[in-house]
Amino acid sequence: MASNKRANPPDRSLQELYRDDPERADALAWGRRGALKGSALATMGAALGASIPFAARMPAGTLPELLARPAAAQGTAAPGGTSQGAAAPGPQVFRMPGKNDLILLGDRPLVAETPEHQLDEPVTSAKNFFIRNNGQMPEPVTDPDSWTLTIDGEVNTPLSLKVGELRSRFPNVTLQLQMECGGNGRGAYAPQTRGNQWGNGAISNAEWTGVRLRDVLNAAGLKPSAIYTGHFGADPHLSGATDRQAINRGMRIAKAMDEDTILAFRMNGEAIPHIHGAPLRLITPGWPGSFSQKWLTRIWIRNQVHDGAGMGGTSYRVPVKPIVPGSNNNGADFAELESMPVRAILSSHAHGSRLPAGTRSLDLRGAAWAGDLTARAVHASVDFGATWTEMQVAAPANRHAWQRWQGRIALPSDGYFEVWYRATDSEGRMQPHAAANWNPQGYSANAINRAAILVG
Ligand SMILES: Nc1nc2c(c(=O)[nH]1)N[C@H]1C(S)=C(S)[C@@H](COP(=O)(O)O)O[C@H]1N2
Ligand SMILES: [Mo]
Repeated sequence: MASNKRANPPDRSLQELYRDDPERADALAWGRRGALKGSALATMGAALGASIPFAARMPAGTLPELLARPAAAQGTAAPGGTSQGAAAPGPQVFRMPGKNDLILLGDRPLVAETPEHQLDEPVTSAKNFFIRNNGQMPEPVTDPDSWTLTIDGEVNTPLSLKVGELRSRFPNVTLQLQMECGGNGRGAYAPQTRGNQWGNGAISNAEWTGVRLRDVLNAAGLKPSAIYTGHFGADPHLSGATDRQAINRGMRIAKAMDEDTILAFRMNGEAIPHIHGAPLRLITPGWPGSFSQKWLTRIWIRNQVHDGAGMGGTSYRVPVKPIVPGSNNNGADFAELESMPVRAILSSHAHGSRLPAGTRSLDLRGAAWAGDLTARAVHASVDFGATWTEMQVAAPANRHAWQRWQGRIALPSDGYFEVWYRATDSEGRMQPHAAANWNPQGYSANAINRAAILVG
């Protein structure tokens, strides 16, 4: 975050102090016994431009979310209100034809996140779909139907199938499927890890049309030795080296044979946009997005755990037993990150929204999902987690689709509030208050998210 460039501020702002030395700022603001000092409360209020009605309920050491995370720039107004520019600069905007404004996380390779409030559609449109490339983009093709997929390795009959043949030879299915980057939420890890510092917006729930991978694997005939897949795409490696894959991951056969794992050739009833893997991509819902190979050319059936680019070590793997945050580890005792953990987004209000004075309730909406499981409940709080209100959670459109949630929550007065929202999965696991199970590449961070709302 860039520093505040206003000329000679009289004191270092609390925000700057939190950035430079959070522990000292906490100690100054909160004192030894965790009671918020009166002067610190006034400083926080001044920095936020509003009083904090629920200040007495702030857990010791809470830095207001609007100070911790600057709101997006003007022009990305949320349905629930206009966006409020905080003092510090917000995220960098990424623009391209066919896309709403996204948040640029990297340009080589191109990585862009969807602002959470733009995920307010039940089915994610192409214009709001996040982008995660690991390499360069391949050239678009003129005849998508003649794109060829090879299935080889531990099969009785290796296959070479054009997209047109896939479509005509196997039953077509259309499903809403959640596809989330394994690094979604990474920005919440402390200490910071390697990789794109995703917020909460590396998630999509488009309607995909394709054929089941299992039908194609059955046509090839799996040998008893077949235990894993390996996926190849046409995107050149970032270095341009032709003998290297940009990303080359694989999954255990059980997931490849799941009826929701599909070879997709259409998205939302149209051709897949080039950037999202046209003309053929895997969709492996509920598991890290890296299993959903774009520009798919080959699936190599393996008799061992696949060992391509992005496999092994600390890649898409998480500690079985927690490790010391910030420590080095070669990942030898880690396990593959497969089903993603439970998470919720809030799509009705942008972080930093300002609502008219006198607003006394919030109509909240969002989505929740839990990898291969479902979300059993979503709760929201506007008093720093002291009390929680249960939201209504809809059933998924089909297995592996996200679930929309909504509910109303009352506000006592004008002022600065934070909406805290958290989901619980069908096995009773709830999002943690802070990103748990720290790992060197920052996967699976599903901490409770917070959105600041200013009333008046
Ligand atoms: N060929 C190819 N497939 C890929 C990738 C890639 O870089 N190349 N990135 C993966 C990762 S890490 C994610 S999160 C998803 C992102 O898909 P999207 O760009 O359509 O959102 O694609 C996956 N499939
Ligand atoms: Mo990803």
